[in-house]
Amino acid sequence: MITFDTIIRGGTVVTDTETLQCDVGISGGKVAELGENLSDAREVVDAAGKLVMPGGIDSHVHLAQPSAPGIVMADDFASGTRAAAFGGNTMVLPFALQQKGESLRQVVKDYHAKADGKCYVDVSFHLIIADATERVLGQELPALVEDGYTSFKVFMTYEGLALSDLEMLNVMSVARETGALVMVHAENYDAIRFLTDRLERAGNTAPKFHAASRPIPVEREATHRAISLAEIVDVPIMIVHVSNRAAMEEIARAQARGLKIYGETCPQYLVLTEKDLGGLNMEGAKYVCSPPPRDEPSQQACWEGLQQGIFSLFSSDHCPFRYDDPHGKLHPKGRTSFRWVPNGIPGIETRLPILFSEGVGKGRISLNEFVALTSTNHAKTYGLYPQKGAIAAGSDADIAIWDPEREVTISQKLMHGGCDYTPYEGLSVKGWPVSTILRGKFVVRDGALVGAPGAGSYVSRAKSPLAAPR
Ligand code: DUC
Ligand code: ZN
Ligand code: ZN
Repeated sequence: MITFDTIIRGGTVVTDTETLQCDVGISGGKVAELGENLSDAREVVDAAGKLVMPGGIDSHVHLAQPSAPGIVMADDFASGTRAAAFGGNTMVLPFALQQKGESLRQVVKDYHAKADGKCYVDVSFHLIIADATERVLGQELPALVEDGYTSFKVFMTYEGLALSDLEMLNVMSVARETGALVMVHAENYDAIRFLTDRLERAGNTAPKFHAASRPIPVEREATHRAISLAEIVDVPIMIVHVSNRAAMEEIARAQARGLKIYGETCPQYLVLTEKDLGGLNMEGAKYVCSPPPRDEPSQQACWEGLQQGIFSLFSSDHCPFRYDDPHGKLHPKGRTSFRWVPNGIPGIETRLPILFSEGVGKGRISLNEFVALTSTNHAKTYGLYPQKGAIAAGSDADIAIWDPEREVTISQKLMHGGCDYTPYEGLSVKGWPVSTILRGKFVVRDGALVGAPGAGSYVSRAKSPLAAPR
């Protein structure tokens, strides 16, 4: 009998805690053994000179999500998960977005229909709660948490999505009762409306004014309020896509007080700035996302947040809209004011190389921290560990093989998703994922797609060990 299906031989295995020179033996889609000189396999993969790391888990992405009328998201589950695989990811967590009046259970069914048979990597859904009715909070949500939908996002801004403080408290209370984890988009809705109206009245409608419509205090105030509401309910929360020092310090202060407040940041807050929104004509629309990219001191703050563990997650917040498209950034209404430019940028394929190159390559974080921030902590935060986020006996064999020396200039022509631009065009990085293995099977092999849509499965999740104990 053959011992292993596959051996990955001669690479440097990196986990969140260890860096080892060893082989990885895989059987039945699981890691079977780590050891030196493993032998007896159907296939041996030469990984000499390469890094062998847990596949990336991107726990904040938007795929096939409805937006405003006439706007279409650039990625469905096929194109988005294909791009994820090329970017070294083996799992993504998109949102199932409830719109006002919709049954949450129906929304989840609809998202399964969109994803089933289409995915190149594994997926699991967070919920977005837009309609915090008694029925949703009293019946649907608790039942869905028990069914493995153990995290949900709430918005403090956006028409049709923003919850009042009372609604936030009620949602948080359900999270406390059910042991679910709440993710918070922290921006002050009224302040954004006030500033947007004022900018428009003054004729300041170009994309660059998007940043001026939601300055740092808008995010800082909402972050503080979200933390206070969570403290009142006594429930852990995750503040997503933190962009600047003031918001980060709110989180750090709460953590220092012993509160279970967690933080996430994203590539756009490390390598983009508000200046990118100032491109000629409508070019700046390519960088319209919320919160907006800030300035160099904010970038530095986000690095410190990652280094000091204030942020435990580094996600893409992939939310792609095509640029040269009337259903995307150049929607006719978007040309009249930044207010109507769809918020969000692509990043599912570039998240890992950017953090590897700017973080590990420039000595800001260690290789083990890289693995923690991009894979292991996501699995631990969202009830997937140790099935995911690890290279250890018994874990799913979800592995990315990296060439740490490969130099790449990021360019749209290298991307594999549905968008028509990358906000990171021209950024040079060193280190690139060359192969991605999902449960023991190659999805991408030496830069070529070999996986099939449908090889990725839906993964039901346990409750987060970070959430309120149940
Ligand atoms: N929030 C997100 O999380 N993604 C894109 C847009 C937004 O506001
Ligand atoms: Zn958000
Ligand atoms: Zn998002």
